[in-house]
Amino acid sequence: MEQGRSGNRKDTRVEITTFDFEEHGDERGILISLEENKNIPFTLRRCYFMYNTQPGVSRGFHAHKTLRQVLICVRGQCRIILDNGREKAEVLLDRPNKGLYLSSNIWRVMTDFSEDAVLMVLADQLYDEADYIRNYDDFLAWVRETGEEA
Ligand code: T46
Repeated sequence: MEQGRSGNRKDTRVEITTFDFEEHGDERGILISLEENKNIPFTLRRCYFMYNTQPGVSRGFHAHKTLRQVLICVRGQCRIILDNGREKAEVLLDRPNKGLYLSSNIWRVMTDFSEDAVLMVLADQLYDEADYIRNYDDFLAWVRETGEEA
């Protein structure tokens, strides 16, 4: 915590929002359904996923200006490091019924992928390179300008 400009105590911690998706299980196994504006908190415009991530590789190292996403490791596990420009936090995604909400103004690193990891991402916008902030100093400047540390 630190003193905000208004004199109020300002919480600098990274806000973590995770979801436990409902599992529809029976003797055949388990099914999870993801629906926009229901258990996913936005309208879905895009889904992508990454797999075959090589040992020791970390991905990400960027933030977004406006994109909102939900990350789900549907197989295996990986760790997500979130950085709001002031504080860092880590979330382990290690089960397919767990989702992590990722707001735009977070510098993110995906790391510690297990060999079998499949990381699926649901996004509220189509792919747009102009929405990326790929330089950490630019990210810090963006956070200062917008006052949008999460
Ligand atoms: C994010 C994290 C969690 C596309 O052509 N379309 C797409 O929808 C995406 C996501 C990527 N690409 C291309 C762009 C690059 O040539 O695929 C290549 C790899 O993308 P990038 O290096 O940005 O991937 P990551 O794993 O570092 O980051 C991705 C997302 O790009 C990003 O939005 O938040 O996953």
